[in-house]
Amino acid sequence: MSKSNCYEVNFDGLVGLTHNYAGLSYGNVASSSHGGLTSSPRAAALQGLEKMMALHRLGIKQAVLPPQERPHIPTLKKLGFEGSNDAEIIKNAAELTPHKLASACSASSMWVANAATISPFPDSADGKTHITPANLTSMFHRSIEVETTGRVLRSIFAGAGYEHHSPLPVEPVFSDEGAANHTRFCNDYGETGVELFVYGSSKVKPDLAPKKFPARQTLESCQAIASNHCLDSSKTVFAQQNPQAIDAGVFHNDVIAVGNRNLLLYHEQAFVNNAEVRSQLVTAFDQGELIFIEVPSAQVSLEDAVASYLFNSQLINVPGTNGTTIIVPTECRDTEPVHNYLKQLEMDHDAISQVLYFDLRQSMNNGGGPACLRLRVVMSEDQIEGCAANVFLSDSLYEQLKSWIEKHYRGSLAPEDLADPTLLDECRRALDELSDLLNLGSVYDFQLG
Ligand code: SUG
Repeated sequence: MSKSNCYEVNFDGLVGLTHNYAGLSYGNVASSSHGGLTSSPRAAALQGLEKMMALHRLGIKQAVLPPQERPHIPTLKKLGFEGSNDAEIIKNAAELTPHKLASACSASSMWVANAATISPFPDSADGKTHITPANLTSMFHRSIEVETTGRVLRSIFAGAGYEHHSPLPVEPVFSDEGAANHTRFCNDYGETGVELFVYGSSKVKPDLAPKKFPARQTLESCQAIASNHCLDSSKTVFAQQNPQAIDAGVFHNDVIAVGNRNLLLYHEQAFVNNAEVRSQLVTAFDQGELIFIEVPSAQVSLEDAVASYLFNSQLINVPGTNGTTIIVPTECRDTEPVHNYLKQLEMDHDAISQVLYFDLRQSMNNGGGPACLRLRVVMSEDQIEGCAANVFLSDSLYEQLKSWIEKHYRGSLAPEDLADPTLLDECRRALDELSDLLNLGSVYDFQLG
């Protein structure tokens, strides 16, 4: 396979029709504090689509991943809810245990940074792109995503150049939340990269686990993925997250660090040992200088980092410009110390050329910023051209998706609306249309019969 002309494609998750605030994610401060509020699925989906389109207009390769079928009737059936039809099953679940219905309704698949870990072909010994869907075992509502995610990824990344692995075993020791804890360093995307896997807990150092909130990624899962993906051990680094950060609401590494190419932006309290992480990365990286920007706690506290999602940003190289552009949520402008820090960074640091702010409030209220909404996949020009799915954003696909959202999505969704059985029909109708538009084939349970 040719290694020239490789791009990092941002696949963004389209927000689903049941986007709602159910307070399902313990340890995710935004999710807990917005539980029970009324959401706007339409506004959420449009906010996400506008971010995608803005990146497309900047010349970044941008693609979409579809939302999932919700409420998920197979899950409700597995949990023992019965009925002669789907509407009755939903009614029974709503009456008996609304929180279980809320789990089966969650639109959480939009945060595709948790969909899978992907090692592109330049990194693996067999020259294939390796894909492991995350098992998402630490949150029940997220574990529902896994099977459909696997089908969607197989549909889009099809052919001999891709190796699709099964999710890791459903065991706490293999808890895996995908690319949110995985960063790749390289000079050019087509060169062999260094892959950094960040974990929150491990069997070997149990005393370093967080005390309050769950660690959602384990060392054991990172090691299994690196091995299955045939990575070169001299170009693979494992690092432990600072447990105090997890206890402050940093439930994934992408809430406290972000990297792209030869740049790592991270907080002073990101890792158990920042100096060791830097030194391991420098040893593994043989393509020139790595640039580290460590944000001091004195300038941005952990609390402000979590509230603003400064590190849940996207670092992109806009064609025709020098330096890196940072895509951040508007909460970074609203959080004064973070705004001050970003202004200083933009002015003083050669590596950073501009900061762009995006309104993603609907997703942010559930703990999902710009980086959570995207899954990065390095693809060659041949792979992009060979992709049969119609997922790469263009002016016309943008217009089609916008009309599709405006036609199908509700303007508001209150917690009690989840019990409305017509929501399921609305969702299935919309997804049937979408899977046709994106040329995905049958990927949903209701399509498979
Ligand atoms: O898994 N929130 C998601 C947010 C995921 C963010 N992803 C990354 N950081 N990469 C989660 O905690 C909240 C759903 C609710 O409460 O209704 C939720 O699932």
